[in-house]
Amino acid sequence: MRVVYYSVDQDHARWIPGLQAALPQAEVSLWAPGAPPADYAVVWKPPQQLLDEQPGLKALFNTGAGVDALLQLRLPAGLPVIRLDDAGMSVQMAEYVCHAVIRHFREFDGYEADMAHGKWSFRKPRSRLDYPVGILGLGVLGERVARSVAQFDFPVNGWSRSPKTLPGVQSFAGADQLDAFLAASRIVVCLLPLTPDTRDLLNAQRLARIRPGGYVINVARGAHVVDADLLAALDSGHLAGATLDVFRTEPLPAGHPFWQHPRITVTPHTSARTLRSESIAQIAGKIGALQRGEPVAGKVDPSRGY
Ligand code: NDP
Ligand code: OXD
Repeated sequence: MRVVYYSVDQDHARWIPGLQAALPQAEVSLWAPGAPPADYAVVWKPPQQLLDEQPGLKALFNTGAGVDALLQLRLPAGLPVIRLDDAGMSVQMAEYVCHAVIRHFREFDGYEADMAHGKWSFRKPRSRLDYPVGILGLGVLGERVARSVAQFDFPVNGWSRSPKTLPGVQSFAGADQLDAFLAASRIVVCLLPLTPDTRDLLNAQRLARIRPGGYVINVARGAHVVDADLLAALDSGHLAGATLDVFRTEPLPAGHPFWQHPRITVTPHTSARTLRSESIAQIAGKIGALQRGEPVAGKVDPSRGY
């Protein structure tokens, strides 16, 4: 069995020995143009050439949860695409989002500003009931985040394509219930996959539906949010702030207004990193399962886009 690895991040020096150790029966190598035919490819943002030159793949493994970049390519019809299914990302996402929610709710940003001036000044306690948290996307990551936020006794809403039953989470489903979901939420967290249906979802009209004094946390993809509309909603006072981990162009270009905005927190696409050893163990386990003809989790449906 032959496995090829390619990542645009060029981090093969550790991935290839890791995959080789986890798949001792396989020959694992770095993909380069003209590489011999492989059975499986493990990739992050590969070039089209890899797919064109490897028509015999049995499956394509994505070393991330989001497959939006991969689905831009021409994939051989019927080629199974398998994404990371948690692999240590959901706990990171829960940490990041709980931190952002609590930092805003408890006004730590205000205390940081006060500290710079040596100012000792209490803020009035806020009621959690006034800060319902809405999670767009209740999949592998969104569900973990919803459960984690609910543990702090915030009211939690979730929006997905299909209705869900999760303790402490009010489920809203489908395009028809999006407005009701937004109207019921003050802190809105985006954990959707980027698809034609979800691109530009947080535009002026939708941002206006969030409760006044709202807060946006985007940890999915930059193109879910219309940048100019977010800035306008902040500047009008409708939104109180935003924490953004993902951007239309990454790295976020120097001079982008998000860098300087006093009520925006920027992090460099780091809310949930791919963890190499967890991911290699998951992918190797799935290659073994596929070789035995068993089903695997995390199979992408290209017609849905996730
Ligand atoms: P999943 O596929 O497990 O979950 C996707 C969720 O979105 C599901 O609940 C799905 O609904 C819902 N959804 C999809 N399309 C729609 C729609 N049109 N309307 C309503 N709901 C919709 O994905 P993950 O939770 O694993 O990951 C989510 C995204 O997070 C990834 O696609 C990636 O872009 C991003 N990500 C970002 C990272 C970062 O570091 N910033 C790290 C990892 C991931 P249903 O359940 O009904 O199918
Ligand atoms: C992912 C990401 O999709 O890191 O896994 O953004």
